[in-house]
This record gives sequence, structure tokens and C-alpha cells, in this order.
Amino acid sequence: MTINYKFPEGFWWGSATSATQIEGAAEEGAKGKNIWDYWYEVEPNRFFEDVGPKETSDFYHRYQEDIQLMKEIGHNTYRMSISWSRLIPGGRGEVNPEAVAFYNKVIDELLAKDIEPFVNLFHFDMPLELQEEGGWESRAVVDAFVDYAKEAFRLFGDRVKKWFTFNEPIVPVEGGYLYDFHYPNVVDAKRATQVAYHTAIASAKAVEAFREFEIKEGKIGIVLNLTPSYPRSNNPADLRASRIADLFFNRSFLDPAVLGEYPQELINILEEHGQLPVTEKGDKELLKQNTVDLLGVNYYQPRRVKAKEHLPNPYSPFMPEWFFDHYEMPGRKMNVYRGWEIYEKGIYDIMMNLKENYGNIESFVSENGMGVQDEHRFLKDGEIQDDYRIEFISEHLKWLHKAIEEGCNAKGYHMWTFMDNWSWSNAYKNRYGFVSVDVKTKERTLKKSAHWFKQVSNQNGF
Ligand code: BGP
Repeated sequence: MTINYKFPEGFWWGSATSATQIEGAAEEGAKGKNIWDYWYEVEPNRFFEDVGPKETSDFYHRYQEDIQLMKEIGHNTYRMSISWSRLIPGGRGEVNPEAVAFYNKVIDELLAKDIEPFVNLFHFDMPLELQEEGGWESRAVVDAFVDYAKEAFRLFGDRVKKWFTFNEPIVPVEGGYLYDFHYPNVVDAKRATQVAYHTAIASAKAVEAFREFEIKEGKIGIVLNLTPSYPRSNNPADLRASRIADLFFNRSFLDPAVLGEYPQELINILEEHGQLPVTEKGDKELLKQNTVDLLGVNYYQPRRVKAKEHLPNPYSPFMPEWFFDHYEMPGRKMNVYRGWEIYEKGIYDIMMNLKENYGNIESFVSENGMGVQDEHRFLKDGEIQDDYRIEFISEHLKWLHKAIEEGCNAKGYHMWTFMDNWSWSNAYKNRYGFVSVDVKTKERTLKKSAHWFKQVSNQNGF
């Protein structure tokens, strides 16, 4: 078979998951509550078909079978997250021995199968007690996070070499403080800015702590969802709108994490509108000195932007949307289930931007995937025929391949996600996995894409 797209030697093939979305056992193993457990208790109807995070895909009990499947489908790497409220119930203080035993078993099992674990510390799951103290609005919570990070490095750093401070830190800002799709459902841009700032500080402090551990061959990174911003036209107003959207939603985390400082234009905008966060002495140096080694790029969709047609009412509360409007590009390709545009070249544009403007930092695609509703419709002879997913992945991989040929420092590709899982407020609505999970029996079955991916990984290309 001819391989048209061959990837560099040692390329990382795998998938990503997060603790809350797969572990289940939310009330077992002495786990504390996080905001998702709590939000489901008080507002179950905010979740698709009223399904909460209690059981999810039951990885907690089935991790051996799952890791065996990862092996079977060609994973050489795998990203997971630690549940903060499982490792340290309540968010502060003593570690939970049952959690330590669980994560040790998972890590050891992965290593025994030659799958390198990539471990992320925070994937949207704030311990409830810390949220009640103000969550990321509180500087004391930043310190609690750093203590948690140190415990994780101390407990697992002898075996885990790739660490990540945060997954998509902009999402809790958008969901929890701007657009009302995560708890605590606040809509207030000033508070959102404070949350974003503290998260960036927490990440830099965790990087600083990581350096002190001197983990042999260890690398620390952050995972960002980058949504490249494309202007409707080249007229100055559209270009400006697109640049500002990029500042708010990409560069607000990318610049401090990789370059160690915020873009001046973003500071100016926030200052002009009285939105600057409260900072502390030494923060600037902290950011400057603690940039990441490695960048995970989650890519799902682009952002299409045009100039604001009507000036914002100066009496309405400040929002990023004061500066731009979204528009739907005519003829765009869509994932109709999720309502997201599919634009494969976006991955290439992101990588070229990292090459040109971010020192060609070592990176990888840490999430990319396609959620599909009612996927059992595609069941034939006991297997889901997800040709659309194979097409989705391979079209993105072609662009990634091109970026690598042009000198980008991209080292791998992780699909979202390993198996169908529970997703935030959408619960089990959209299925993303290589492995199908029966929500009731928890039975696992490989989809067609899983077999395809195994081949890709084995041949290091397709
Ligand atoms: C990313 C998250 C994942 C995952 C994925 C798919 O933003 O890191 O946790 O959920 O998106 O999105 P969704 O589940 O909302 O369809």
C-alpha cells in the first residue's frame, strides 16, 4: 500500500479524555464533590436528557479493559486528567489514598502497555468547596491549585513525563462567567477577566513548581483550544474585528503561556473599558520566567468574524462582542450535529502561526474530533460504520502533515476521544469515541474508525 502521508519517526498517536467525562464512580473511592456533581444535583434539567456525571463511562472500574483496547488500536500515547476532587477531596489538605492507588494503577497499566501517559491537572472540574470560596476569582484558590500540582508531581512524576497544567482554560471563563453554560453561571466580563488572569497565574506557578521537582526528561505544557479568527474581508474594520476576537479568545492564554506576557493591545482595550484584573507585585516576572515547554492544541472549528454593524450601547455591560460580530460563511462545511463548522485548513494555519510567532514551540494536536448524534443509526454487522469520522480525521491530518513538511514542530495527534463519554451539559448527546459505549450496560465495541486508526498508527501515516 502506498503511504502518501508519512509522519516523522516517533509521532505520538493516541486520544484524549478527561476524568469527569469518563471515570464515573463520582461517589466512590472517597472522592469529593466538584462543580459538576453539585450542578447536576441542583439543576439536573440543564443536562441533556437529565443525565449527570455520576457513572459516565465507568473507566474507574474498567480501566484495564480500556487500556487494553487503546493498545489494540495503536495508541502509543494517551492524555488523561487527574480529578482534583478525587486526589484531594475538598481541594486542600491530605491526599486521598484510594485516589493515589487508582491513578498509580492506571499509570502503571499504561506504561506496561508502552503507552505514554500525558497527564493534565485541570479539566473544568473545580472542587466544590473551592468554588464556594470564589473559585478562580480567588487568589487563595490559585495557591491551592499549586499545592495540588505539587502533590501530583511528587506522587506520579517518577513515571509521568508529560504534564499539562490546564485544558482549555478559556472555556470555564466563557462558560462560567460570560455565556452561562458552566457553573457558576455568572455573566460578568470583569469577573471573567479576573478568572482568566488567575488561571494564567496558576498555570505559571505550577510551571515554576514543576521546575523545582527536576523531573527527569519531564516537560510541562498547557492545552489550549485555538480557534483561528478569519475576517469576512480585508477591509480594515473586518480585519480589526478579527484581530480583537483573536486577542480575547486565543492570545489571552497563548501569549502569557508561551511568550510570558500579555499582548499590549489586549491590555489597552481592557484598560480603556475599566476591565483590568487585580494583579499582584511580581506577577509579570512570574509569567515571564515560567513559560511552557510544550503546547497542546485543541482544534474543532474556526471563528468567522466581521466588523460590528451597530455600535454597542455604552450603557450595556461590557462584553467581547462589543468589537465584532460572528457570521456564517456561505458554503461552509458543517458538523450539523454539534453546529460547528468544519474547516480542516485551520489546523495548518494554527501550526504556521506557532512557527512564525511563537518560536516554533514543540506542539501537538491534543484534541480534534467529530461528535455525532444517534450514532447507532450507522450500526452494521455489530460495528458503527463511522466513515465520516475517518474522513474528518484524515482531512485534518493532511493539513497537519503539510505544516510539518513546512517546518512546524508538531509531534503528534490525539483524537477526541478514546471512547464515547459524558460531555458537560450535552451528556451523551454527541458521540465522539473510537470506541462505542452502551450507556446502560457500559459494554465497549470498536467502531470502524478504531480499526482505521490502528493502521495509521502502525504505518505512521496513511
Ligand atoms: C473540548 C473539551 C472536551 C470535549 C470536547 C468536545 O472543548 O476539552 O472536554 O468535551 O471539547 O466538545 P463537546 O463535548 O462540548 O461536544
